[in-house]
Amino acid sequence: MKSQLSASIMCAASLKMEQDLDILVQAGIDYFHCDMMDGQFVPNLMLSTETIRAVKARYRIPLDIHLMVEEPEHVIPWLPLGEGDIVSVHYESTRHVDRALQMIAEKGAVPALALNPATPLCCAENVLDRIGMLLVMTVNPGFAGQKMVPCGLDKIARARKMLDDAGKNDMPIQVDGNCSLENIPKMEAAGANIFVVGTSSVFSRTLGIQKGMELTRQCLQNK
Ligand code: S6P
Ligand code: MG
Repeated sequence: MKSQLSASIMCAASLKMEQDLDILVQAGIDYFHCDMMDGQFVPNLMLSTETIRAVKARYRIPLDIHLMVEEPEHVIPWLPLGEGDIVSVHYESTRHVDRALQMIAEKGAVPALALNPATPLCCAENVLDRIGMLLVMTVNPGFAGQKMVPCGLDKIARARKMLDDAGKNDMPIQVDGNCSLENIPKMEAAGANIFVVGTSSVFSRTLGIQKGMELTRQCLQNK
């Protein structure tokens, strides 16, 4: 499977987000990763439906919406979704994960399940036929700029095995958190396919977005 990059747009400069996103498009970004946070599921507030709608209206890049909100069922109807867009919900965010995933599919997008670092892989077992992607968090959700948790690489490898054993060899694993130039090759070797790139790579202050994208692409084996 070809590896892909999903840029975490909350890491763009707030006052010049459009400029930053234009550079990402020119550099061939695969997805815009839109982190929505409600201050309840995670201790931070980020990207509103309004901002996500504006991005959808302006660009043709598929959206990869990561919902870190309580009861995402209330938000899903407001999302601007189309074919090829991805929406991830966290296992702990609703009592009715299966229903939330179904709502996403009904809106024509790819449903995905997100697992926090401490959430066991078996939580995905009963929804494997509902999802089109598994999101393995390698940091605790809420903030950019964190270090990968110690079990991160091992969890990716175990997730890959779980999916392969279930006959889901073509289901991508997305990894979110500290996808740095150093970590991405290890994450990819462990079986990850879509990398959420933020302050550790593409939005690194020292490199700049264009150079960051170039170096990040070079790190990938499965181009
Ligand atoms: C964190 C959020 C992520 C971050 C991303 C930032 O809660 O879900 O998508 O924005 O991880 O990247 P980095 O390189 O700063 O970890
Ligand atoms: Mg995210």
